[in-house]
Amino acid sequence: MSLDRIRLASLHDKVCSAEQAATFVKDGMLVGISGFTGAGYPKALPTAIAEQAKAAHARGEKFAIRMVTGASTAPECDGVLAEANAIAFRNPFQSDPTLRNNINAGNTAYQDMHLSHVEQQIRQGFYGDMEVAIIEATGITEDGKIIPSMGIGHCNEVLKAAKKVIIEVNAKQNPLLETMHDVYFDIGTPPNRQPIPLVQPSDRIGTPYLECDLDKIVAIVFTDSFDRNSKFADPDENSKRIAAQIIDFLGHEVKAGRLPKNLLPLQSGVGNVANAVLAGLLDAPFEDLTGYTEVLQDGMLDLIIAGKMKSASATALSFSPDALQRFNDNIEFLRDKIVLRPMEITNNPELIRRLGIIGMNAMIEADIYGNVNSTHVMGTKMMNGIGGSGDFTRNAFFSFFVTPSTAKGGAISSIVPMVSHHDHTEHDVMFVVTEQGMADLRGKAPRERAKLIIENCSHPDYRDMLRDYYARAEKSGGGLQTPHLLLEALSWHQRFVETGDMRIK
Ligand code: 0RQ
Repeated sequence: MSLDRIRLASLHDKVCSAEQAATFVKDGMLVGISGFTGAGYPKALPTAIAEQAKAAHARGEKFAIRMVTGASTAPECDGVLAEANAIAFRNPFQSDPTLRNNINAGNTAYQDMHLSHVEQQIRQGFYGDMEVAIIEATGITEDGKIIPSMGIGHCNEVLKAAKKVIIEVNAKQNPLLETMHDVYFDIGTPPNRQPIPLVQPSDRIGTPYLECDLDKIVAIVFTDSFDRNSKFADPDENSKRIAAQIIDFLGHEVKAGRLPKNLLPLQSGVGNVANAVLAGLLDAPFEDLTGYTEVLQDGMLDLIIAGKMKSASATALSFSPDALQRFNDNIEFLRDKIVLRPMEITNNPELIRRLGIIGMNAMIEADIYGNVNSTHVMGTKMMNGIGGSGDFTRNAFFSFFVTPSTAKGGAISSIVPMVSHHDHTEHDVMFVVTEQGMADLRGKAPRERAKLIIENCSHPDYRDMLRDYYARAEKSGGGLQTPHLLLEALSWHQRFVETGDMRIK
């Protein structure tokens, strides 16, 4: 790559190979790494660090870093480091299969946390001194400001916190990304914190660039590869049915006067159902939609290109290869419609509550009272993490949780007597939606909720089992606020662990 993307000439002598840059990273260091849901992560340094780790292990030495990202990264980042057993500690969110195995085997300590808390905990020093930040950038300006790439996440905070900074300048990131970002630097510290001056998702309240003390930049590495860009599967029947119900329901809420005609800013979690809802909105009778979400994916991009959504705010752009092409083809049109912000702003509870977000997130399971488990399979094994789902759900105007009613070919019911791990409580969850139907939990007491969730959302293979559990819990003589048979409640999960099928008694 030419040096054009580093417009400040005095930084040119920092350019080096990934292998040279990786030598700044040593065993035990706390390393802040850019990346959010497969976007904007470093493409070369992780492999070079993994090679160092493997060489150290071969010599019988320890080598593992403590790693703080924005959210999940990709096989070239989390994957290679996990393969090399080079991650001792990780937060705040991941979705890599090898890293997941390391976490569940107890080899990597994992702090699964609300994304809105990450930057505050870095500032407060809970992880110790941050030795190195590794940040992917689109380029560097004449005055040494960093042009972020496809995501911001926690970059502004790690650039402040780290003693040394390594920048990967990626030639594959479109130079026209410059000025799409809006970095609001200082949310202040209580008791002197001021309101964040953002009243519309499209507002720009900061500057387009990331900043750091130039003396901290110890290395700049050129890369030339796309983000993870995994292809989305076409929505399956279940996703389409879930999406259709949500879209119908939103229309109903407009008629009832509880939502404006153009709805409220949409937040959508990642995955198949989320994309199916957004794809469904392309043909739905809503115009001038807005988005306020953490990850902007194919569905939202297509709504903007189609003129159905007028603006969207996110912290990262995570597209399939086709959608990336559409993004790059339309980037001039999109530049003033998409704003990328630090995750402390996109996931800020105060803003989410004030803007009145419609939050839609996927889950692993819900119980008959509306408590939700988003993270732990059978209560013990980490899947990905809570990510931003808690930030949005707890503070949203409407909070939807979606899932197919069964998993693993029908051997698991996603509606259970009691969730095996709590991420979102009955107090935060307003709507549970499966392909079977929807439970609107607003204004309902626990026993009313149980009937709705069992009748509307559970799979017919499990409905009688759930009815039976609930009826016996009600008759048991225990408390009638939230009837349970405690020892039996989690036996469904135990049965799956023992027999591989929740239906087998
Ligand atoms: O596992 O692939 O091994 O079969 O969970 O399930 O149905 O493919 O759904 O990809 O949407 O993931 C909650 C994990 C859903 C995700 C979760 C198994 C199932 C499969 C995936 P296999 P699906 P999805 C914004 C919001 C938390 C973070 C979040 C998630 C795998 O949405 O991580 O919301 N959410 N962030 O077989 C056992 C069950 C199961 C089950 C599904 N009841 N029991 N296994 N699975 N249900 C983004 C960010 O925060 C960055």
